[in-house]
Amino acid sequence: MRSIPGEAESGDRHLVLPLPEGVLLAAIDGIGHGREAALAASAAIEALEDHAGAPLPALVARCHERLRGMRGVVMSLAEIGARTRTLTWLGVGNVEGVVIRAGSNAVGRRERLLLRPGVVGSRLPDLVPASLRIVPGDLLILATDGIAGTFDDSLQPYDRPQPLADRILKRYATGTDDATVLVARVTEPRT
Ligand SMILES: [Mn+2]
Repeated sequence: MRSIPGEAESGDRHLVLPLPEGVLLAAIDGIGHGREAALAASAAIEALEDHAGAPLPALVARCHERLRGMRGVVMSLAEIGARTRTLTWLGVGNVEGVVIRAGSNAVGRRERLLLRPGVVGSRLPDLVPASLRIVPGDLLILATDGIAGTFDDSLQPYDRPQPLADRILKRYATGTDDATVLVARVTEPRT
């Protein structure tokens, strides 16, 4: 994560929240930047933590309620189910999501999150999540709009998540907005 030049605090927030059978991942961009954006994004994170385990549309609705009277946010959520081997995701606004495939018959193939226009806290679209089957090695990336949308053009997807995130931030941060990139890899299930 990197703040827009001139702001001490980023208006973006991210969440990695372990669940009994998986993990919830989120990247959130408070509208605008600075303190008010950060407060809104933090309120959305709290709403997600308070309702962890609820279905994604319910989580977005809880964030929407929590943000009444505050700035809105755009957000993308992804829940990885370890037992079901699925990734379920939902995006409101323009936080990009991409899965880069590792499976032998689809290496490098991209699946992109369908982003629904709207602002959580002011106007919600229909909240319809999509689900994908996942395999170990699949890579998930969420990126706010302070990261150029071409960020996955020249990835070495087999690198470890943190160096990948660092490199994307370095190479693709636009410098005109707060920038957040969250990278997660699906691992072999623990036995
Ligand atoms: Mn932004």
